[in-house]
Amino acid sequence: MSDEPASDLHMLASQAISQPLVTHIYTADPSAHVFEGRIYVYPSHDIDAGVPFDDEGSHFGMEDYHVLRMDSPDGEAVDCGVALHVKDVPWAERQMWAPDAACKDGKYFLYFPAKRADGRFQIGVATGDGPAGPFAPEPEPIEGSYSIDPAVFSDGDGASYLYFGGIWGGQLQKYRDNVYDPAHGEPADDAPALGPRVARLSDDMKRFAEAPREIAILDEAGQPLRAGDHARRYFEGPWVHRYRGRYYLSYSTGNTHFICYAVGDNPYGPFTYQGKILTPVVGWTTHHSICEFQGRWYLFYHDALLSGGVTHLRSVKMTELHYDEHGRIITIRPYAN
Ligand code: FUB
Repeated sequence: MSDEPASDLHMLASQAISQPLVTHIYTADPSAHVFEGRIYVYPSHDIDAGVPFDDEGSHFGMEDYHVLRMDSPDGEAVDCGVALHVKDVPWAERQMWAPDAACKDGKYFLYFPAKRADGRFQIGVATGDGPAGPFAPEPEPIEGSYSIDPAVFSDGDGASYLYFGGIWGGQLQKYRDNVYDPAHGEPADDAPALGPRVARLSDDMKRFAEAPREIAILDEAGQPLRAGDHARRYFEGPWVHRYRGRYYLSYSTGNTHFICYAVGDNPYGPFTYQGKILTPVVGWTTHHSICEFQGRWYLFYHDALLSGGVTHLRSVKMTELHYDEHGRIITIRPYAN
């Protein structure tokens, strides 16, 4: 949900604010990487699938992925076409939500969540010869995967990690210790909040090399953030990057609509909460990635300004991101002049 009243949407659209990377299709949930010297953005491809709104997010009825390519941050974003369609994924029935990609040994890997016919989300992987695909999916989802919003972080030592998980429509609250139980819900307000999950990937990038672990996000006193701390607790959309040797875990707080971050000393955490990266955008969801290109850092995010605030018709944008001298990220207010 936006902190801007709907009547101000037209005014916002005419201000000197970041513009969508593309306008011929709706795009969301951007995962950006530099591959082969160019920026590649892996977004969701938003459509109006005609599915009624519900609390499960069924109206996010996406069917395929397009990859966007940019030669430079201020260059044109080129739509490289359909990279993967749900009809080509044997195990998936619907709702191709936020994807990410990775590269290893000249091969490219697209990670994507989708719902099976029984309504459970899992995460799949598809392989391509180039960063824009097309990608050929594995016949089964990644064993042991669940929930949504996969994000890959490849560390300097050659290890890659898959982060994932989102509560509410993303179903993470139904899992404890990697076991599904539909009777589970969110923890009580004074209990530790649910954390995103992480698993190191196998050498071939197609499997988990270990059971997923739950990540702890701590407050300034070293205590886990509480489930009732909605302005800071993890909701969905994990992203990990490294800056000056430290690991930055950033994520959406969902129903309070912030992108926040926490910092740790290794890919598994724990991570200590630091602050906000992005204040609320137009539209209910907020989802981002952070990417370095030629020594400068960029935030990729989305909002629903172009569609007049339709929550499932979003557009990917980017803006430069800055750190202070202590490595703290300066909060971005997307509509401030
Ligand atoms: O795009 C569908 C879902 O909305 C994503 O998986 C979430 O992160 C939210 O952006």
